[in-house]
Formats: sequence, structure tokens, C-alpha cells
Amino acid sequence: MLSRRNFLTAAVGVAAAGGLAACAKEDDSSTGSSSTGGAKTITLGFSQVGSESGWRSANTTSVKDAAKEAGYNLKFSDAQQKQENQISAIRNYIAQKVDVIAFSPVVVTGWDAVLKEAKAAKIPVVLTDRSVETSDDSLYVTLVGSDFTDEGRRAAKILEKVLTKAGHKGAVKIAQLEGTTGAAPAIERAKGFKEIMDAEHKADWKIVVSQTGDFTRAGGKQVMAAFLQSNPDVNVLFAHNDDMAIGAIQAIEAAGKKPGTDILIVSIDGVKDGFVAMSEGKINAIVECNPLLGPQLMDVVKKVKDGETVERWIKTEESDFMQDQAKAALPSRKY
Ligand code: GYE
Repeated sequence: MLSRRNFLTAAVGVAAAGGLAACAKEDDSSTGSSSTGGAKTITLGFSQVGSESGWRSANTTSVKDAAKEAGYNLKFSDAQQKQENQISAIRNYIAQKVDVIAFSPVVVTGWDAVLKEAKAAKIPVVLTDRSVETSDDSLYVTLVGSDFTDEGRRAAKILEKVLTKAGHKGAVKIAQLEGTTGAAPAIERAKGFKEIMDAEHKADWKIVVSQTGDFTRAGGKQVMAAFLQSNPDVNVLFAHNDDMAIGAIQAIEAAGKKPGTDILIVSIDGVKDGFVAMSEGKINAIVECNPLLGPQLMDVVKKVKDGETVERWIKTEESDFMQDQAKAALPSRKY
């Protein structure tokens, strides 16, 4: 285990030993190094995945707002969906001797080297949103985020309801729009969905086509257009996020079909635009994945900095929504 007592309570504003990779965006919402009540301001280095989706924008806002609220000195950088940018951001935070590093890893593998560097520098690492696969459990302290496998299972369970509600008879031919290849939510949502499908619907459900849309609207639109060409008999779309579902809706309409009727759609996230599409009858059900992780993350960062023991996985609480709940739920959606 990491020895958390000896973490450097580094002076805030230490000059960076090197610049971030040119293509990564960095900002520093420093609240200054002034301390209140004698305690040093916590400096948190946060490496975000990118800005690929509505979920991500809400997550970024939540992290920035919560850091401000907590009075932390937040060093934030956007990796634009590139692992090499995240690795250089993390190296930069190590060089700056931040108190804690938090990051949402774009993919699950390939982190051991940089995480070992953080450990050697005695800087604790908190994962947020997405997990990593590592050979050494001591390389990060905790994960604050959702259970994506369960979200995949919930998507399959809610599809059962959608099919019943639509009075669907016959074969269920599913197109799957996967998230970013190698990312935890893409791997685990596919796994959870398949688990229920294989256990309970082997005879009548089949994923006839499946490809990544990289969690973006443009990706969802482009890949769905190709699916409709190669598999015009698809009657269900399972999209790993709302943005890809929204892009796919455009492709479905362009092909002269009715989303939500000719092709039943289930997606994950529950962002406002997803709810709008659902209230228009174009998405049939959404499995919520909560991006408002900022406040929980700041709590954990403080505990980790103070050497307190935290749970290995701090899970997010979420709900599921059918189309008939969309209109009522829309005004109270926070992201
Ligand atoms: O579902 C998707 C985003 O990691 C949970 O990433 C997150 C996913 C989210 O791009 O919209």
C-alpha cells in the first residue's frame, strides 16, 4: 500500500518542469496559495478524457465547480481522447509536485509506467469515472465512478420492457454502437448487455452489427448510416451513450425510417439532449449514468491527502427512465 502519511504537501504554484504536450489543453483555475485556518490549499492535478459528449461537458463542469467550492487549486487539462496527452499531463503534475492526481483514463490499459512514477514521487492517484487494468493494485487509491457492467445489464432489462411496450413480435435484430475502443464503459457496457442477452434471450435476440462510434454524435451518425446500408433489417439500436444515439437518429431519419418506432432505441447517460429526444418519442429508454462526480471526488481527495482510508470503489447511484417518464423528468434534469 502507499504510505499516505509521507505525501508531500507541496508548495502551490511550483513552476512546471515542462509544458504539456502541445495538443493538450490546460488551464489552471488556481484559487491562490493562501490558506485558511492554517491548512495548506490542496493542489489537485486533473486529467480529463476530452470533450466528446454531453456527459463529459457536465462532468468537467462538476469537477471545476466542486474544486472551486472546496477551495482547491485545480490544475485541469483536456486530453482530447488521446492517451499520450493524459500521460504527459500526469507527468507534468508529478513534476509540479501536486498533492493528489485524479484522472479519467481514456482506455483501460497502458498506465503502469506513469502510475509507478507517481507512486515513486509519493503522489496518490484517484481514478474518476473510468477504471484501469493494472498489475499492481497499489498504483491507485480508489475509483469514484459508475458500475458500467451493471449499466449494460440494465440496458438489456429495459429493452425487454421497450419491446413489450411496442408489442414487438419476432426476431430482435440489434445494432450496437460501442463507445471508445478499449475504454472501460465500452468494454463493460457491452459485457453486461451480452450477459443478460445470452442468459435470457439467446433464442430471439441477436447483435447483428456492432462497431465503435467513439462516444460522439458524428461517430454515431456515420456508423449508423453504414449499419443501415449493410443491415437494413435492424430493428433495435443499443447505443453506449446518448450522443451516439442522437447522431444515429439523424442517420435513421435520413434513411426514411422512424427512430423510436421502426428502430427501437435504448441508450446510456441521461443527458438533457437524450431526454429531449426521448420526450419526442425518438429514444425509447435511457439508463442513467451520473456525471456529477465533482463533489464526491473532492471529498475523497481531501481524505486521501489526510491519509484516511477510503473504499476501493466509490459507486455512483443511478436510475433508469422509460419514454413516458421523459417529459415529467426533463425540467428537473441537472445536466
Ligand atoms: O457514458 C460517455 C462519455 O466514461 C461514463 O464517456 C463515461 C462515458 C459516457 O463520453 O458519454
